[in-house]
Amino acid sequence: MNWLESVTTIEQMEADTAKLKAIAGAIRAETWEDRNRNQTPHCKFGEEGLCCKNCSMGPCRITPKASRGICGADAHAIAGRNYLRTVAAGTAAHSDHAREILHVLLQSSREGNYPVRDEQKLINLAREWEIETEGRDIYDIAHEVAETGLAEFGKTHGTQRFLKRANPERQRVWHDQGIEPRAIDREIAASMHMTNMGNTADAEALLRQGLRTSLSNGWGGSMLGTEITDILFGTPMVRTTEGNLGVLEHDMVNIVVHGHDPAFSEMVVTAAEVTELVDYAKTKGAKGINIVGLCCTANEVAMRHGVRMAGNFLQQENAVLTGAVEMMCVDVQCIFPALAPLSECFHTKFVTSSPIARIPGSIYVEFKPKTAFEQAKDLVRMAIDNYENRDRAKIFIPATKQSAVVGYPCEQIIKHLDNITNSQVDETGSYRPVIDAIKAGVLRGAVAIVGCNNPRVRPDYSHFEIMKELLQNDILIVATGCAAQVATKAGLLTKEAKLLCGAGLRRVCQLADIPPILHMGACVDISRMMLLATGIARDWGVDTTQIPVVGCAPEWMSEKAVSIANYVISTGIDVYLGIEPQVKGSSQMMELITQGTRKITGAGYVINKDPHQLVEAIREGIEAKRAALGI
Ligand code: SF4
Ligand code: MSK
Repeated sequence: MNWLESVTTIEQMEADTAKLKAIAGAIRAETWEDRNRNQTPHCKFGEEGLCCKNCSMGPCRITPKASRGICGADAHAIAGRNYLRTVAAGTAAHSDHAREILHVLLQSSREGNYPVRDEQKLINLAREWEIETEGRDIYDIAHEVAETGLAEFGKTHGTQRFLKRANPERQRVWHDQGIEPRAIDREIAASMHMTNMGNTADAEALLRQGLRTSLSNGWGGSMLGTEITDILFGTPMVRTTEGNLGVLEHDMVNIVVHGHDPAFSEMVVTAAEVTELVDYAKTKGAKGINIVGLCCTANEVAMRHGVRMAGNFLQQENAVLTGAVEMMCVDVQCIFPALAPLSECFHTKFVTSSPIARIPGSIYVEFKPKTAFEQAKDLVRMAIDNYENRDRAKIFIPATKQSAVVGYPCEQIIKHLDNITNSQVDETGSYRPVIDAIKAGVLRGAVAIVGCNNPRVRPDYSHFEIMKELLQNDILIVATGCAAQVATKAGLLTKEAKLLCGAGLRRVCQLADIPPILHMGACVDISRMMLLATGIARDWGVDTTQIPVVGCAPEWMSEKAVSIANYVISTGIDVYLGIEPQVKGSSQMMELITQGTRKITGAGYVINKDPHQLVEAIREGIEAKRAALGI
């Protein structure tokens, strides 16, 4: 069979899903499709951002006969406040995740559960932060780095340390526009304060605080999360793995790790490799222990261990519906509370592990760094004991899976792109090879495709269509999060996918020995993309807003995505959205997010639900940037 025929189409993925939903129907188990039907049509006021319940005089909503809430807040104030609260919530989620990882680093030790795996990265970060490294034990350095990182959340003076990583032009924009983020917690608190009853009613001021708060995520919390995760668990390297529900095994104990914070999943993965536990699984009639990932936890463990990925956000219930999951272990974010009642329809043990994500009906095992490994071993043992409780009559594992090449942080991208041209690179690496390819027109540009999937559109379809069309048009893709997993499920994270590409991109992939879609990790790793764009702009000698690189979130759903989109725009990079932000009821907010931010940061949103029209807009945007650069 020729490779192109082996790509898994959306129709094939939907056929698998339909079979699983039929099983759900037969046992009267509720799924998100049922709940989505019950919620449709959605509340128009919420959809347009025109409902306010920020005080108990309300809730107030803007209607043709009521143009203001009881306090006098108009549509622009209400939509602007709601939007800023969304950014603040997304920033809080990403940044609190980083804070947790910093606490793990603070407890790291040579003999303990969490040793430092990338000492060089730790030393580099310590030097960047002017922390003494000479003659010190690596764990003394680690603990001081952790304390310094934790101080970024509540520092009383100054701005985020990582802002200095940006190009001078960008730093100047942030300074001149007054959007340099201070302490991460302060920006979140200021956003909540500004949107509290009786405070800011000016849409532009709310939007500006949104940019500032988002920067405390992208160039603060998320960047800390990525950096410290690499230090603790190793900077990802290129690996081959597999993706889609076919990675679940009929004759093994299947454990799914799901969420975002790798501190938990790393321990479960390590515990599942313990010989004593593998042998124990065999005594129970299983051939072994099969750990697979879902959502961003999947990305984290795939790129550090090659753990296979069961799927993305809207596939979480499907994993349970296979009837072959002994345990679903979750940490934080993007976890359906519905997994608890659904698991009860099967033998699946649904385990929550974080005080941040407590879910009724789950088995709660609060995960602590000091006891993490023992806790993980206990959980794996519990899953093994549960293997015999499988109801074989209820099992249906779709055979569909694809192989995938994952693990392209900036370090790996630099290493591989060096093969494109004979450019001389300095010791720290350079993006000149890729710049040369863009200048020559062999590559037209690059798009970062990120974000979730969402029942508001046909799940995964927009991602798939956009990816294929961009590749055909010689546009390189970098991907994270659930978007990256659509590429995984389809088979587009393979080197063979160059066959889908235009001649230029195909040649680049051949020379650099890379897939045309580079997997850069989880949602927090969009901070890697900011450094990638910054590096390209630096080596080009221009600002980030000038390079033919854009972001695209065709099916986003999370508050985190709104925060991300804002920091990408603040970094000077346009963001193409397939789902409208909930501000449509305010003409001022719509103007501000699509045009107004361009005057502040040089970038803004382009919104179009149609994936093909979105690709056209992306191409026009990239070509306009090329023309402005004279290439
Ligand atoms: Fe209504 Fe104003 Fe209170 Fe919002 S803050 S609920 S618009 S009175
Ligand atoms: S997991 S935030 S559904 S990408 Fe990061 Fe996926 Fe979106 Fe969650």
